[in-house]
Amino acid sequence: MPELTLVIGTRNYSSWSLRPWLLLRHLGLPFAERVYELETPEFAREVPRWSPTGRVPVLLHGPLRVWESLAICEYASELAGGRGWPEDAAARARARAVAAEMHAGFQALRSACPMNTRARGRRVPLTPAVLSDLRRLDALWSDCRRDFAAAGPWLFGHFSAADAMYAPVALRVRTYDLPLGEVARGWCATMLADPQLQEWLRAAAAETRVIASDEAGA
Ligand SMILES: N[C@@H](CCC(=O)N[C@@H](CS)C(=O)NCC(=O)O)C(=O)O
Repeated sequence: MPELTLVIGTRNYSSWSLRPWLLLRHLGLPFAERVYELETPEFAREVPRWSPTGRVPVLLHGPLRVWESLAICEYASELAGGRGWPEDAAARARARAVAAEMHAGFQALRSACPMNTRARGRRVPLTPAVLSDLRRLDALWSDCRRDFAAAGPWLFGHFSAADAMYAPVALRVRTYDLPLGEVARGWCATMLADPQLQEWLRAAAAETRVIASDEAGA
């Protein structure tokens, strides 16, 4: 039995759950999953048993409970000998800044374009705030790819927690056909083709729950 358990929400909508799940998979750390449907009485009753915020994801490791997606990524990386971050100290600091920027920011994009992995062809109004978030994303992904292209296809060459943190954004780009430059679109294509992400998407496609408040766009 795996000693790690990741408690997650409905895969189609739970963007915060996807992030550490993807990193754990890429690190090859075995873990069990416990899935609770978002916005159900069962979620409200059960998740606070594991998570002090009553939110997912939360990682269970023996008596330890790690809530907050970014903290789970950090812990998973430590369990994997630091492989969740770039080896070079300067690149690692930059990757952490990039990951923290996602964790704390992009509110306009996140609220206008909820992650909805099954949906395609949705259109939402691209307000000035959403466009500003998209410009920042475009610059961030393009700068990383420019500087680390020689080391591999991910933001810092090798897959890292920074990629995991932005995986849900690649899915939003696909669902809402968001405008980005060619280099940024290239990173999205790499992410969308990732076999581990594909595994998540297959499981999400098999879910039946529809959350009306997360069904944005015409
Ligand atoms: N800052 C948290 C955000 C967690 C979060 O908002 N999770 C959502 C699902 S994606 C949730 O649990 N929503 C249920 C609720 O708020 O009741 C993290 O990074 O883990």
